[in-house]
Amino acid sequence: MLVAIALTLAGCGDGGEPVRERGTSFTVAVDDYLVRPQQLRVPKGKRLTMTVINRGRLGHSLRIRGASRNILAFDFTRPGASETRTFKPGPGTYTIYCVLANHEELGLNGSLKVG
Ligand SMILES: [Cu+2]
Repeated sequence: MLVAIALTLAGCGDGGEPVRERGTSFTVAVDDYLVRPQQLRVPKGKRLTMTVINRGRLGHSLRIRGASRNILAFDFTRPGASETRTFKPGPGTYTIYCVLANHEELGLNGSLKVG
């Protein structure tokens, strides 16, 4: 029981190692309530193709937020569904999060570093 709790805590907020994507197409998986990879780095100066796949039991609605505004919005993605968008972000660090209810504070958030 204690082991199970420790493992659960370790898994919470710890998205593992940052992932560096060298290609221009990448996929993030969302679940209730997390996003994997949680820290993702992608090339700058390119048009990127991002796919979101929902592995949770709830719908999620992903956004990518810069310093002052969202630069990309995915529609409501149903459980088991996926959605793809292309975008060309400037260099910088962005937040990936779910806009629904309090999903972001429950853990459905990550970082996207461009460059
Ligand atoms: Cu959500």
